[in-house]
Amino acid sequence: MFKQVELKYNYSDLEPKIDALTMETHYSKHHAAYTNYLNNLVVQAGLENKTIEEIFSSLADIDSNIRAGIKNNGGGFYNHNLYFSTISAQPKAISDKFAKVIEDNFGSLAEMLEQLAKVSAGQFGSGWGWLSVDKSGKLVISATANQDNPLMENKGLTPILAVDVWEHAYYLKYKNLRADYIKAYFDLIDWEVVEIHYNNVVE
Ligand code: MN3
Repeated sequence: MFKQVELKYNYSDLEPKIDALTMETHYSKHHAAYTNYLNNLVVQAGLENKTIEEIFSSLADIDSNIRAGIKNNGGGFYNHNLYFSTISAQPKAISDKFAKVIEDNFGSLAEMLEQLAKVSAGQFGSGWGWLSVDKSGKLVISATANQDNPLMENKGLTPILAVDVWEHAYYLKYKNLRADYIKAYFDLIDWEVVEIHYNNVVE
């Protein structure tokens, strides 16, 4: 059974950056629904013993009648677990060590965030912006449509930071101003958690 990550904050704790109703609907309705559908579909497909990473890397092997359902709801489950776990009401600042990793890849943290904001804001329709890492420690910025993610591309990239640009993530407060939401979201990133995700892949 796949489980939603437990939140380290209350729905209202991220205000005014992200409003409480958006957080509650996002987590308790959208994310919960993806997770429930996924759990039903993996039983149908006989994939109960697989990790979500194993499922993403072998989507082509899944019966075509339920493959899209597993991909969309599996992405919805996994992507939101990353999204909700890397933000905090009291976000930790970036460590010197991880700042150096970002600088080695992008020149500066500000430059990395600018690139991430640009691809996230520019994703046409619903989707995600990503900061991913390969086993050598190389960081890559990308965007995907719908609930797709870099793991599904089988390019050796693991996401460590996820920017949800579906309208359900921001529309109540930000309406059409996606770029403003992305900027506010960046202020909530807990860099200690992002660094842990990075270390899980590289070390
Ligand atoms: Mn979402």
